[in-house]
Amino acid sequence: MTISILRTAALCTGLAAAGLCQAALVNGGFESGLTGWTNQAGANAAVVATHANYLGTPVYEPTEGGHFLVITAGTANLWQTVTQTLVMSAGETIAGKAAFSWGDYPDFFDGVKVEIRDALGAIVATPFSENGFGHTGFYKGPWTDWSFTATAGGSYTVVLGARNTVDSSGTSYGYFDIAPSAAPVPEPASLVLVGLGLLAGAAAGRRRAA
Ligand SMILES: [Ca+2]
Repeated sequence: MTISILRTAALCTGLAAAGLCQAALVNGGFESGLTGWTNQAGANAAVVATHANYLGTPVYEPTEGGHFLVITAGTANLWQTVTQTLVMSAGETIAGKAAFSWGDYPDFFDGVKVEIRDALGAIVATPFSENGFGHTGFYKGPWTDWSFTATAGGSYTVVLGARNTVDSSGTSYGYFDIAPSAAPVPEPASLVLVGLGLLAGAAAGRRRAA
C-alpha cells in the first residue's frame, strides 16, 4: 500500500513546496527483491528477512515489511553498491533507513554510505555515512533515518554502498530499508480527536474520583 502511494508521483502535486512530497523510489523497502534497483555489488548484495552480523548480535530485522537489503563489504577499498536512478521534482523527498555493522577493528575502518548523485554523476548529498572512526571496533550501528530533498528537478541516482578498507575480509555490512516514516503522516485533525478523547477520559476519571 505504502509503496504504491510512493510510486504515484502525481499525488505530490501541491505538496512539494511543503516538503511533504515523496518521490517515486521504486521498491525502496526491498519487499520485491531487487526490483527497481541495479545490483553492482553482485553476490555481495542480498535481500533478507533477518541478518546476524559478524559476532552474531544484534540480529538485524527489517524496519518496514518483511525484508531489507544487506550489502557485504568485499574487495579492499572498493565500494560494493546497489543503485537506483529516478526523476525528482524540486521539493520532492526520498527517505530510508540505513545501518552500519563493523565486523572489524582499527585500522580496518570499513564503511557504509547512502549517496545521491546527479545526472552527471556528481555527488550532491551523502545523507548517511558511517565508518569505523570514532568507534572501538566491532561496532553494531542502529538503524538510522536518512532523507534527501531535491532542490532542483532532474535525474538522481541513489547509491547504497558498503566497503572494506585495507583488507578484503567480508565481515562488515551495510543494511538498507525504507523508513516507516515515509508512510503517510496522520492528519492533524485525527491527532486532535485523539487528544480530545484523552482529555475526555481524564475528565471522566476525575468525576468518578470526586
Ligand atoms: Ca522492507
